[in-house]
Amino acid sequence: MALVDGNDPPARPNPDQADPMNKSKSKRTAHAVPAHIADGGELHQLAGDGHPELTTNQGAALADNQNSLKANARGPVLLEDFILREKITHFDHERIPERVVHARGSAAHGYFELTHSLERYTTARVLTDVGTQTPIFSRISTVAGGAGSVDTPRDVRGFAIKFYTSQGNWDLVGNNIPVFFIQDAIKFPDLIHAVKMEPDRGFPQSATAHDTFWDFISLTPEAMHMVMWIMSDRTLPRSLRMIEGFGIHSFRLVNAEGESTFVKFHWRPKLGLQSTVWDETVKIAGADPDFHRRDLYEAIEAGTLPEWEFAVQLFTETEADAFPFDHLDATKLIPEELVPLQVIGRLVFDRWPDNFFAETEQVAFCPSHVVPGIDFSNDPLLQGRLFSYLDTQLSRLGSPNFHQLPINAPKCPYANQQRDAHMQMGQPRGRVAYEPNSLSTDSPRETASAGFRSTASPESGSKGRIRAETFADHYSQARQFYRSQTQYEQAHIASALVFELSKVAHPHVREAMVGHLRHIDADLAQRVGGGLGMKKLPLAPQPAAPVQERPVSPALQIIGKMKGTLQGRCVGILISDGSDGASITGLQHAVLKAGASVKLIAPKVSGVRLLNGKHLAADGQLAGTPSVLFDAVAIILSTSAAKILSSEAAAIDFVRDAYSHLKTIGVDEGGLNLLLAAVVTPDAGVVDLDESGAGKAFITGAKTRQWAREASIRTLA
Ligand code: HDE
Repeated sequence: MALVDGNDPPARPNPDQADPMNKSKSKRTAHAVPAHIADGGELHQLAGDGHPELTTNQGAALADNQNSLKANARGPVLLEDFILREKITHFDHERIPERVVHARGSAAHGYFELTHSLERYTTARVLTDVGTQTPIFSRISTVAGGAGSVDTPRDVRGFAIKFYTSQGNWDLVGNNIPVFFIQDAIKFPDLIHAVKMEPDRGFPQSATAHDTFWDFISLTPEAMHMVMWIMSDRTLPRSLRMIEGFGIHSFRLVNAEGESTFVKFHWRPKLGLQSTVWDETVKIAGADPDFHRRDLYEAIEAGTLPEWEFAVQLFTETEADAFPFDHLDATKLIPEELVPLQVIGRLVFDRWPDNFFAETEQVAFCPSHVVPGIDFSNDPLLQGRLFSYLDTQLSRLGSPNFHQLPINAPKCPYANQQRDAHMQMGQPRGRVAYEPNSLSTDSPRETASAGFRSTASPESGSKGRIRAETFADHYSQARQFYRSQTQYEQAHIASALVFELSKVAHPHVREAMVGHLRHIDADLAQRVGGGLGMKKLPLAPQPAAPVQERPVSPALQIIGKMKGTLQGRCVGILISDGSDGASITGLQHAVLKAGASVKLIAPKVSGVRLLNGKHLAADGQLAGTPSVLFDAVAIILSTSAAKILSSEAAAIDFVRDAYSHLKTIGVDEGGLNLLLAAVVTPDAGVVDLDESGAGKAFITGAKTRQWAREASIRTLA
């Protein structure tokens, strides 16, 4: 193919990314020709000038990568063309099966730094060697959608971390919600089939708001606690940098004496929790389907490194026996008020992957990857997972040698007598491929003292397909969660249920769900039943165990866990020709000082001519950069520009959406005129930028949302 325009420079490979093998090959031929030569009117790139030679996968240099081999200039292509066949064949096989769940994800490299030793409890050095930075690779995902789905559906976020410890890889494969839908792994395929797109019609993609999901849930009382969490704004995160992580299950830590202590893992974002509101989330999906991936990428590239506090809840078997719930049931959490969190370290993301496929796609997490000193509990959901992940990697990555891929390989030495299989990269030497043996002097042997040992926990009872009675209470923690929320969060949960169940066509499914809600909270059931237009509330099902009152736990809120900071957030300033440069700069300074970033939005991306005649470049064009992409906005306009923009739908939406998404809005006189044209009534969250001290007032307001405004702009259940 000819390059279209001789003025366009041909694409240059980035020398930093060149394969070292190719680099060395480039040395073997010194081309005495210019880098680009005209050949029959076409521009070609040749090796030389530091560019490596372009070769086949077998290393043969290519003279022409633009034309296939033909019988004549206009003639048929010849089967002989091994270069064409190799290139197309490789391309045809570029995709591997996407993950059956958690297909859409973004990942980063980083490290875990231990600040407090757990030496009393474990021999795992990653948890005892204070100050050590253990490399990690972490992938955050949605659950239901395919690999190409949007970043912002209402969905749980998977949060998996691979710790490349000096004693082997430890995979902590968690979520951003501390409980799960089901208690037993045997129900997982049904849960996922119910939530995924319906098999006959192939939709909806990445959404819970449909009949099959709610049908399954309404028949699964154990899911009610999780339902409260997924209907809360936890499933609408503002940024992946602002979500919590939980290992969910109880694990065991095992010390040098073989004593074990139960542990739950938590990690909490340094930037605090923050979510979006539903209407905003829906619009973000259209404005930027890659919203979370881009946000994470930009933060890491800018050097504002995402960070989490890493904490544990530790408890003994005796303490666990006294809990009013069973800690082996993954639909239950241990309130922080009952077992406080101990912060023992920090997780930092510091490097975006070089290659999405090689790293983010091929990384294989398995909860069964633990190191000596960490062990499993009997949680039946965890036990099922210990099988599932290794199994899924075989179909996804195609070979039991997936651990040899660079992203999956331990960074410590590893050796055993496993051999062969597809895509074997290693070339073990010698005639011995078994253990024990007496023929080799250097083959790997067991390590009795430091090797992995399972906890010798006593097990008794009768075998059977049974569920413990201690797993029977499905509503008490759901109630505790709902009642622990602020009034705004409760309204969002109720409204989310109305939205979701309104998309369910079968009335009996809606009724069954509202029946469950009656056990959780009478007012919630009333609000949702009312929102669905029910004349009277349906009967509640018979609970398997009495519902209990539990103390409220503010740690379960989002609003309670927001931090009064603008760090890591982004403010959008809408400007146009004639805007006041001094106001813009003043606000920019204040926002940057508060640790946030600023983007200037203008009708044209080339920028604006300011009041003082100077040109100011813009970061985004108005129609393509709506206010849903920002945490707070300011509108700095001349009165004549405000008049022009008053008949511009994108400008009206910019203001209206910012207002209805409860954001703080800074305005000068022109900005106020645009607000009034958008029929927005200024309230305490609208800051007059012409007043003295306005910058400070804007920053204070921008650190939160204007929750009180919501009642005046939206009907909530
Ligand atoms: Fe997963 N899950 N899961 N899951 N899960 C997978 O493994 C499975 C569960 C979680 O970024 C799969 O490699 C079963 C709970 C994350 O690559 C698969 C059960 C939690 C990720 C699988 C569960 C999770 C997965 C699909 C019920 C939170 C993405 C691809 C017993 C603690 C990891 C893959 C990544 C992925 C099975 C329940 C978290 C099929 C059978 C509970 C974060 O193996």
